[in-house]
Amino acid sequence: MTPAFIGIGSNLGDRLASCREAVRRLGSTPGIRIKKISSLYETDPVDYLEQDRFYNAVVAVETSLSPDALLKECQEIERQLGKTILIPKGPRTIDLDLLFYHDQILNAPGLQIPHPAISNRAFVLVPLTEIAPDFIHPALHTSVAETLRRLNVETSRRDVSTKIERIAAPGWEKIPLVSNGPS
Ligand code: PH2
Ligand code: MG
Ligand code: MG
Repeated sequence: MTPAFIGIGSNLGDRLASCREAVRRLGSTPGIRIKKISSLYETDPVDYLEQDRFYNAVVAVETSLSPDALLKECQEIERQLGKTILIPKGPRTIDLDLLFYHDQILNAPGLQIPHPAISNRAFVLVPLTEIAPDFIHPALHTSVAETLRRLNVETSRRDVSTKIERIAAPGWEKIPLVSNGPS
């Protein structure tokens, strides 16, 4: 079993329901076991600014799947939950991003691990720090908590602040952590 981290985002439709259903489906996929779920955060959009605020979270999993197979399962769940993107980096009902796959570094055209944007995205680093502060970024060789601290320093120098708030989401933490299928 290999530890991996998956980022979750939604800013279209029922954001809480989409995030929760994505975690539930991940956890009932054979070969994926959910280990930890971060709090849910409401975050200002980055990159493409003319869109609604996101719900973001990160889950830690253990998987017997290869990186490619894990990516395919994420994409299948995105498809099932009705992901359609009209604008790159624009509004989406659900987004599942493979952030880390243990300490592996992969640079295939369809799959880059670690996810290339982790170090400048507080909406990933804040929930990640909550569940895995000591995990070492295999390319940067800094812990997740340290990566977030550096981003905060940089961001305050640039005087850019994007709001990230932990939100009370009743039942969010009650997603069953057990997998249904064999793993
Ligand atoms: N995802 C994007 C682009 N911008 N902004 C926030 N706050 N959260 C996201 O998940 C997000 C984003 C493209 O995947
Ligand atoms: Mg994304
Ligand atoms: Mg994505």
